[in-house]
Amino acid sequence: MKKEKILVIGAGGQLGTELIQGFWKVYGKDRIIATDIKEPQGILAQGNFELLDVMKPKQLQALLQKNKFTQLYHLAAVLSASGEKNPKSAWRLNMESLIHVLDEAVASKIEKVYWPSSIAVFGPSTPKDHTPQDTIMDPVTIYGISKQAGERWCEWYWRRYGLDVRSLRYPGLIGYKAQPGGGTTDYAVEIFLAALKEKKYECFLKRDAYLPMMYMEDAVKATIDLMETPAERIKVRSAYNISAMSFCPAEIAAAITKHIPEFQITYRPDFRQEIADTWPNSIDDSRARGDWGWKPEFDLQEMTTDILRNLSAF
Ligand code: AKB
Repeated sequence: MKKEKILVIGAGGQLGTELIQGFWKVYGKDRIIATDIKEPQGILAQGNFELLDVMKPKQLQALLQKNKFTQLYHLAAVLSASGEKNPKSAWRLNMESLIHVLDEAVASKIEKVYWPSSIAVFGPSTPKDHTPQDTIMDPVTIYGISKQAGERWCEWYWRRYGLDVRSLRYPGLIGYKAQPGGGTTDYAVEIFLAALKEKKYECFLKRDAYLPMMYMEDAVKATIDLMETPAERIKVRSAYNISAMSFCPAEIAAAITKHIPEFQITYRPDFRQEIADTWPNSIDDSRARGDWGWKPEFDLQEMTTDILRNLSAF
């Protein structure tokens, strides 16, 4: 495998924490520099780390001048629920940082850039079941609007400058190594810790709020597989639909009850239910499967068993 040198921006979040560990295994620890606006917590402190505020282009320029990176991952973002509380600052962070990063990537001749999109690009008029790759997109959250606009910017940089930018529309991501922050799908992460610690969980979505979801192991694999695919096979330059499973709170609670019979779930839907109502139930990811061989490994039962086994071992 070619020797990569990878810069990860916003590595301290839920996705970054897991991706970094995936990169260490595939590329080697010394090939990765993780950055975040906050000091590293836990596992991130075990590898190369630099403080970086992505809203300050000079800081990014200095890092790019000091190192010859081949790949750049830009993960810093405000998610759907938090974005509704501070819409203008969410827009600034999500959009302006992307444009700085794309500009600097062109100027520094970075070979490949990764930027995550989300199912939040879809909205109430989008077909809800097996949502196609190309369809109506009328996102209602600032996060979703920024992801949709971001997809257009990524494709534009590819057309205008030939910048090799790649992206995935992640469903709700579920892992046990790091907590998410400010998303609508966060309940599916919180529920595991609550089930182990308190044997009960109060869910902020309705019992039948069906959403597309994915285990982190699959999300990390999808991301690295996409980035390792030869450029000529990448046919979608906005962001690929990917999917693994779909479930509602009552179904994940039932899966947990198989391991923890006394577990109880109650429901108190809040504003996040309105966001969930606008997102798809399930996703058609046939383009990702056909173009670069995407195939998930974990379903709801396998994921639940794996998470509870790992969390119980701590
Ligand atoms: C969120 O809930 O905001 C995110 C997402 C689906 O992009 N997890």
